Amino acid sequence: AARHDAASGSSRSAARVTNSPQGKVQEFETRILDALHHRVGKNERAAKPHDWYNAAVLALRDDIIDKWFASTARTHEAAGKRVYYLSLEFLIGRLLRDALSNLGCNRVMEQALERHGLDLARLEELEPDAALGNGGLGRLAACFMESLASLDIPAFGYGIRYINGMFRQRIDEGWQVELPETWLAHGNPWEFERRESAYLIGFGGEVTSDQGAIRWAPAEQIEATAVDTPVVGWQGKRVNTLRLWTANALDPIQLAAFNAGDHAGALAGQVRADTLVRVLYPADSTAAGQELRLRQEFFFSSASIQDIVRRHVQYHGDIRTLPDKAAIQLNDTHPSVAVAELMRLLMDEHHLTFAESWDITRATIGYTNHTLLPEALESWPLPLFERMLPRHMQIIYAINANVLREARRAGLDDAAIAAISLIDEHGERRVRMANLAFVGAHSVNGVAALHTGLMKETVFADLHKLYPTRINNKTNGVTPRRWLHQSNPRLTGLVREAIGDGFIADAERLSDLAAMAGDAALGERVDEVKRANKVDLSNHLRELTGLRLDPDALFDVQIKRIHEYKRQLLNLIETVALYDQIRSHPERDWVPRVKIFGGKAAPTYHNAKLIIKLANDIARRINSDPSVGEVLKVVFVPNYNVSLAEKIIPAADLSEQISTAGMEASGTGNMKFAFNGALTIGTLDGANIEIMDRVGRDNIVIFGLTAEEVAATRAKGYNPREVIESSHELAQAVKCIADGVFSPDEPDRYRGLMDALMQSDWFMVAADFDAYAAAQRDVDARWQNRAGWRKSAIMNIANVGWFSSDRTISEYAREIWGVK
Ligand code: B1H
Repeated sequence: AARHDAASGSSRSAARVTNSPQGKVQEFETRILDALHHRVGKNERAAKPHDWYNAAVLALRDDIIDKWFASTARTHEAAGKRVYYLSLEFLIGRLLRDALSNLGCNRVMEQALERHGLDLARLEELEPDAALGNGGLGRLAACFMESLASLDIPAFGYGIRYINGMFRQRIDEGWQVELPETWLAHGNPWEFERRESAYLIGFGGEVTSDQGAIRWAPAEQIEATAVDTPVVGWQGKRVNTLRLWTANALDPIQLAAFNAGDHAGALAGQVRADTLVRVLYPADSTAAGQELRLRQEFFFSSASIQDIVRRHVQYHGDIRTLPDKAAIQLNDTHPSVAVAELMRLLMDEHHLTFAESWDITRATIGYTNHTLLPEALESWPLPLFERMLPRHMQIIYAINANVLREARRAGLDDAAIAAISLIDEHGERRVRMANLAFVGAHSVNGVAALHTGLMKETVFADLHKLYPTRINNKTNGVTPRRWLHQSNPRLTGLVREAIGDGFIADAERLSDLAAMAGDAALGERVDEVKRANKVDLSNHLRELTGLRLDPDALFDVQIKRIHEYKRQLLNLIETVALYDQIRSHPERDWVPRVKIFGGKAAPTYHNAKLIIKLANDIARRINSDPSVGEVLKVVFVPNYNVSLAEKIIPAADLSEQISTAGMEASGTGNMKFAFNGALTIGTLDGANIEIMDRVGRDNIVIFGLTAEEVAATRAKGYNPREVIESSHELAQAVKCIADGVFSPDEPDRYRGLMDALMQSDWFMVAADFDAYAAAQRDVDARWQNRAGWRKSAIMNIANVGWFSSDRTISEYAREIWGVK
């Protein structure tokens, strides 16, 4: 009867009559077919795999939408506080597996598709990655959105719906080439455009004052329209909204101009609007500094703040209660201008005084800092800022006057006051976005303990003196759903057998494994899982690169953005040194290794692109040298992204986290690897320190200078040439690279890179080299003790539950946002 009903009725009536697993499969099968026919517009004969993918998503989406409505209704009824996470980046990746898995529909979907002769895993591969972010900062925002929904916290993410997200990386003869990624080419079944949620965003123009009433008349206006994507929490408890803004011209076409034959001119307004949301700036840890970037920042900040204020007034009436109902978190300084925009709305549109507005703004906003690198600290030339946002400039001056008055009253000296000022007066005057965010927020947090400590001592030292309770730490985390449960089903199954499945919702329950860490049978099964994952990865990499890898070798992985401070160069030079050693001593019992590299370089970052070329040159030479055979292989995986990370991390034995101490704010890849049973080789930097504290000194390989030692070494005058000359292995490897051993077609290709190492070596590659090489030999020794290695792997899995983004978000909720 169920079958008959489902086939003849709508999918809704099918939902009512089916409850058994088989009934559920039948219902999905029917819904998929219904979606294929009536929403995709194809029959089974004409349907291409992509059409089936769309149909599967649409079928599942119906369930998500129902839960979405229910979540919204619950939020309204509770009339509680909502969290708003403002971020210029959301590095989401694929959504189908995430949604299926969090809704517990994986098996059902798989079987329903099987009945149509389709393979779910294959269809999942058709979904493009939503890569609206560069690296860690953007992926953190995506993990936070998932955790907010899983913890049942009402929240919106706000960002930009970039037409072209992160570029696609092609490797041409070893060089990075950037291609546009067209993630929307086949449409996006996850999103809903909300034409009714649209706001005017002004730029330029003039500010006039009429009997005290301030009026900003922008020279240009662009409409921001909301595009919503549902974010499904664990077990579908809550579905939140990721609201991304797209841009439209008020007059998409000027008909008079068009009819007069000026076709391009008639469409210029829409082109200008499209330009705003066209691309994600592809620089990680470097401020872009271009006018278009500031336009993007204001566009999305203004639309988001207008939306938040409108929602508040609609539901709660009185704008003065905003801090009780809204917590706004700024993901780095990219949305800093939101401070001035909220002040503007409160003063100019809601007619509150400066003082009232300032209290409300600070009580509502929190700011997260993600880096201390000077090149990442945003500041805008004052003339540009004033021209684009004249009213905001006035407000920033007023805020500055207020803050500097406080600073004087607190007795700070001139140097401290100059450092606190929102305006940098050294040379060309600039607006400092970090200072604006700091003073406009009641909470300023770092993303790991070391980083937060350094914030207080360095960039924010003077602001910290003035507001000594404002800086706090929230160590980053990652969602165990995507990074363990979904990406590593084998390990998840094994852990579930051992300790039950409570760890998926509460990752700290993984600690139940610790008591079994020495269990030889468990250790062997963890090893089998790892090996199976390595076989899968080897097959995938063979398809991508043509290279055959030995799954019994140690898989040593460094995947992250290419940046000098992350020191891929340290790893590469050590690889060359190892290659040398293997050739000199072929008789030794070498541990077979596969060195896996992946990552993108900012298109204008010359040295980073050269490091990619070097990795590829080294790989080509070593992989074709029969004298090392299977003992050493080097792979550069092209186009590293979230989906590749999900395949690589479960197959890693060793996680490379080797930044110059003090420079990596947290790192989050380090956590993902540990969740999947890889051992870390790393410096005492970012969250590595906290990982060490939890997994134990015996289960992690730590080397190198501490942040303090790095600072001291630099201060006393560091001479890298001396260090290099005193280390035979290092000197040899640097010389090989500099002399063109890996670049016979262009022998001087790496001369400059190696000269810089000899002359300045800001990132202390030479200073840490010997310690790193020794640590790698320690890794070899540990690897040869199989039982010891397995135990360490289990101790990693058992002790990193604390690095779940659920824990991080709970801390934000309690200590910053004041939500349950
Ligand atoms: C991080 C950035 C970043 N820190 C500027 N800063 C950008 C800065 O486009 N820009 O202008 C883009 C990104 N990203 C990373 O944040 C840190 O380097 C990691 O250590 C940290 O784990 C991650 C998340 O907190």
